Formats: sequence, C-alpha cells, structure tokens
Amino acid sequence: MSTCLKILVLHGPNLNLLGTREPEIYGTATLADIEIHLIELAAQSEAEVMNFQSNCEGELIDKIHETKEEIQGILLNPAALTHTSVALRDALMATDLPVVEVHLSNTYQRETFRHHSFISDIAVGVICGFGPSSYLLGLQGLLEYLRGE
Ligand code: CA2
Repeated sequence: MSTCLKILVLHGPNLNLLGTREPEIYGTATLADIEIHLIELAAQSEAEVMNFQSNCEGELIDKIHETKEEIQGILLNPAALTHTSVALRDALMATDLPVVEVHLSNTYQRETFRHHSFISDIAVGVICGFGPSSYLLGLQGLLEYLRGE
C-alpha cells in the first residue's frame, strides 16, 4: 500500500494570465484547467496536490516556509523567477525536499536570457516544452522519485 504523498505546486508570476494572452507560446489552457488535471492525476496516484499561484516572489517563498513540514515534494513553474531568483533557490534548498521544475514552453528555443535557470541544478528533474503536459509529466516523475520507482 502506498502512502498519500502531499505535493506543493507553485505557479510563478503572470501564470494567472494563461489562456488569455500569448496562446502561440503558452497554449489555450487556463491555470484552473492545469490545476484540475493535476488534482485528478494526484487522486489517481494516491497523492494530493496543493496549488498556489502568486505574482510576488515573497509570497511564493512564504508558502514554501509555511508548508515545508507537511509536504513531501515541490513541483514548480517559477516563470520569470526561474531566470532571476536566488531567493527562491535559497528557500527551496532550505527545505531539503525534492523539487521538480516545469515549464510550458521550451525555454531553450527562446531568448538566451531564458536559457539559464537558478533552480535546475538543485532540482531532481526538469521538464519543459510540452505545454500543460509538462506539469503532469513533472508530477508523475516527482511521485515516482518519492516512491523510489
Ligand atoms: O514556459 C514557461 O512555463 C515559463 O516559465 C513561462 C514564463 C517565462 O518567463 C519563462 O521563461 C518560461 C512566463 C509566464 C507568463 O505567462 C503568461 C501567460 C499568458 C500571457 C502572458 C504571460
């Protein structure tokens, strides 16, 4: 019997706009659509996800601090903070929890400033370029990692 794993899912700045603008880059799914799919996948996998989106770096960091004792892993799309935030990196490192980084777009096909991530080298895995499926693949990978599969 597998334990119910709790995963914090963090969505960074501007991801609340998904489905409303720039569909050629980010697709037409809304953040609510992605969150529902993650909740469904978690339920099928005997896990639970807590979704949180913020446009503020500090709020994302506070959420990590507040929940770190009750979760087993973190799935995150840091959005633009991927390329800028030492503070988010430090907060993740301070948890000792496994982290999976996901992106909707293939950041390596885009501007060079998107090629560097402050998170990737401390993540157990990174998935980018598959649209909303990046999140589902990331959750699956994180759960398998936690279960030692
Ligand atoms: O591809 C991704 O998932 C990104 O994390 C998205 C970030 C971007 O800064 C990263 O380089 C790659 C941007 C999120 C902004 O999302 C929007 C959605 C709709 C309309 C405008 C922005």
